[in-house]
Amino acid sequence: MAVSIEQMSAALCLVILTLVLHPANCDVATGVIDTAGEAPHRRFEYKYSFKGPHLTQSDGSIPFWVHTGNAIPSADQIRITPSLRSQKGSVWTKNTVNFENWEAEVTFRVSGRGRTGADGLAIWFTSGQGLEGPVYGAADSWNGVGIFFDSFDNDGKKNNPAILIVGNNGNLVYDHQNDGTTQALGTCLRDFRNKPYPVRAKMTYYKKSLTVMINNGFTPDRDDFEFCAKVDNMVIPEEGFFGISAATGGLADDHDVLSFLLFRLTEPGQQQDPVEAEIPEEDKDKYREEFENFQQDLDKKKEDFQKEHPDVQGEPLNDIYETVNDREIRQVFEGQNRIHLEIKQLHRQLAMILDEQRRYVSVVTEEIAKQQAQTPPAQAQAPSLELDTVIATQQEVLKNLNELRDSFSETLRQVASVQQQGNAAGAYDSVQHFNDIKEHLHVVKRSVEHLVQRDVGPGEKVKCPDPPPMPACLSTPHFLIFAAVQSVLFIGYMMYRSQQEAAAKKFF
Ligand SMILES: [Ca+2]
Ligand SMILES: [Ca+2]
Repeated sequence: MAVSIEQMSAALCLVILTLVLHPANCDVATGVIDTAGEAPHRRFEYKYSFKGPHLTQSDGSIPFWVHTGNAIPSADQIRITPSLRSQKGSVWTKNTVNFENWEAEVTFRVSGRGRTGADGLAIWFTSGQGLEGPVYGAADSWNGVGIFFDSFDNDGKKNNPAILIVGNNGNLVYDHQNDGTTQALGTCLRDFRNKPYPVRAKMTYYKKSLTVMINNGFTPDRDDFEFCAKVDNMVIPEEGFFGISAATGGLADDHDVLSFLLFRLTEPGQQQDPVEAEIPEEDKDKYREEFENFQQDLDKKKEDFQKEHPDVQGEPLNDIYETVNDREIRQVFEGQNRIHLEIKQLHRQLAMILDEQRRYVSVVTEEIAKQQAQTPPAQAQAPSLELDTVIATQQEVLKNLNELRDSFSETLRQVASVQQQGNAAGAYDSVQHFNDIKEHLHVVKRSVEHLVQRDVGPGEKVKCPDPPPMPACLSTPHFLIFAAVQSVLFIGYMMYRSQQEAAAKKFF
């Protein structure tokens, strides 16, 4: 009894889903256009569809579908075969479909760690409900049509993975060794394995033409379909079961189907389905409200479950491992990210350098402008004369400084020789050396005085243009005085030391 209530609630949920997600008379792109340029009406058929996130009931069965073989249904997908060797599985509608025109949209993933996989996946519309067999897990000699997603290249022509449409009236035996190439009514080459997003196949049977459109799973865009193949004048049974099957061989892929959605197509202008008219507007509102309550209840239960079982993760085991393709894409992505960061850093540094340069240029420009503004017009005629005087003074200062440096060097040399000869030379020699040093110091003193006089001489004072702002520095007279004081101290120390040494010698 409990099961039947659940089934009822699932059915109710699907009815409401039909109303909410697929309102009546909506003209959704079907991939086929009527001769008059109008798209057919499309109506969702929940009794021939499945879709997550609550795909299974509590007993593990799928509402309105049966599964056989190694198929494993779960809440959000049906694993038709796991990636183990020699597996076969399938799912089939419980009831037959007798629509004249229809559209089936299948979302699936075929994933494996190998560069090639096997065997493939098949979507069926057949008069008999599928038995296990050699054709992608389903029976051979079927009556109807199979759309095959053939992963493995049995004939070695390097034309797999491929998609084929194969029709059969019950007499044909599938040529597996040649990948059914001679039997295919339509075919296209598409690699549907290991894609970042699920692959979508849209099969439209409308006015005796079967069109297959493929969304390759490269983007999350659900409507990004490309044409694969079309078969005109296709004869299929008037009534049949939809099914999905898959098989693995020596190589093995996971074949996961996330959803199967069936739509009934009606030609524009034809009488609408009576079911639509049967549901009054107020009932629709009531169902919608019930659906919303149901959804909220489910979300709450989900949250409660997560709280009670924090260690249980909803992710399938498959997501823990990374496929080769995923890894390559990730590595490329990471590499590009790194390059992007490096470029950004370089750009920042360049901007800083440019800023600094700009600041220098502005300071220099300001200084030049200031100098030009400060120069009185009366003196403007003789700036070169003043400049010459300044340069001459500067050169003289430089010359004197050089002399000073030479004198210092000489003094240092003499001090060094005094140190070397220290013990051997007599007291007289030492005195002589000190006299020489004294003389040199006099020379230094004279030079300094001369420089100071030149600097402060009232008659020679030249008005210089203001130099650009410089860091605070020791002025020349201060430096000279400091140097002289240091020299005197040093010489005094040397004299004191040699006296001490001489005194020490007397004791030995
Ligand atoms: Ca094959
Ligand atoms: Ca082949």
